[in-house]
Amino acid sequence: MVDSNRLNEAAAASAGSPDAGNFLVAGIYLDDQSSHVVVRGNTMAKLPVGIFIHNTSYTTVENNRIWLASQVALWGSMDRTDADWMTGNLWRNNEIVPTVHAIWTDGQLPSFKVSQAFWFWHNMGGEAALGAGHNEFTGNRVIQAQGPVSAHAWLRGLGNERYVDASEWQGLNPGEPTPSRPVRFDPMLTTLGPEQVVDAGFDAGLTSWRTYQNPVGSGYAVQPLASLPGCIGSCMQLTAGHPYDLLASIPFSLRAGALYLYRWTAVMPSTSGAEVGPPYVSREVSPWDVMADAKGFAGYIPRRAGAGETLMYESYFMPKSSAPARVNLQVETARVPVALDSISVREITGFSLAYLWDWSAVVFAPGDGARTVGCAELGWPVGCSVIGTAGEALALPLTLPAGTARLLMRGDSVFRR
Ligand SMILES: [Ca+2]
Repeated sequence: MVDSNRLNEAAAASAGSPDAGNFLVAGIYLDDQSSHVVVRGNTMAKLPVGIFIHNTSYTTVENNRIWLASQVALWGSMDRTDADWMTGNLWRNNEIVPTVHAIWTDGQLPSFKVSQAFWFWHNMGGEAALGAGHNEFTGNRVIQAQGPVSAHAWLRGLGNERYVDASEWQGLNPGEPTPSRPVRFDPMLTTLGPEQVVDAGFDAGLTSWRTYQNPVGSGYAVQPLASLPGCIGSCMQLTAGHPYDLLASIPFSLRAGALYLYRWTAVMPSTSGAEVGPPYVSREVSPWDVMADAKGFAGYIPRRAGAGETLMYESYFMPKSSAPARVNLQVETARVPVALDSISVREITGFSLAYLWDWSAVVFAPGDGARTVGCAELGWPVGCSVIGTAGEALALPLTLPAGTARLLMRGDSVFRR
């Protein structure tokens, strides 16, 4: 039994090593052929890896809190080929808060370091080793304080691997709830130039937009909607009969070599999830090639969302040319009506990156006494406002009972959307 430990801010001492050691440091690490262990009620923050079980069987990992891990919160790995040494495990009712960091050098395309809630690696079974009685994930509460991510979990078998978003993870692990998003902090702030898309919000219906229907599809429809929850005023509902069907803006100009932010909002129907097509900002005329340079588009937000969800997508690109361009909106999921709004292409003229301490703070009370914290103890200015992991407003000063810990978020952070 590994019970009720508290671990905070550990990192590998990697000086002199060519490796940063991110795979070495885990809050709790059960190694080869461990079995029948219960890992319960532990709290850990700002570690590379939260709880790592390696070639371990018949183990339960439950009711732990893993906040702000930089690599992964829960990792199970079976890297043997002689026998299956990872079965009969249960990961349940843990609380996980992953992170997104923007990495950006002026003049370059940004990249995003996303930590995963889960890594599940199994050399013999791959994804087939998931499931009740084998390796079950159920009831784990993931708080996506920085919005949805396309790389929610990393699945790896012998010779194949993929990242999946939360809805795909849920499809593989039916007991897993949808992540909660009580609040949203952006990994960076951008200063933007003027909007390039004409009638970006569909205020004038299709007046400034064009449509294309691929003749081999069926079920295509475009329908202006006067209002819909998730839209700002009117939006445009596209039902694709084929993934090549599209809604295209009128042409605009880009500045070659500058950095641009491309955004859209999609509202999924209440009856079905859907997937919007990849970013396609093209040349206005034939051959309608993608106008991003060889580095393509960079982002971390999925293009898929579940029934009834509103998805705000963002991606970054640098144009290869200043030739007239257009936005093409496409939907991968045929015959599912998706409402689109707030289509945007704007040059980025400035930016600032968020650090963890800009929006989050982890506070512990010692085992032998309560602890009271205010803005100063959290590292934030006088008069700061604080919210808890359920999105609830908290009054300061806040008293933590002896032996407890909390993750607090800064309500008045400039990075809050
Ligand atoms: Ca609108």
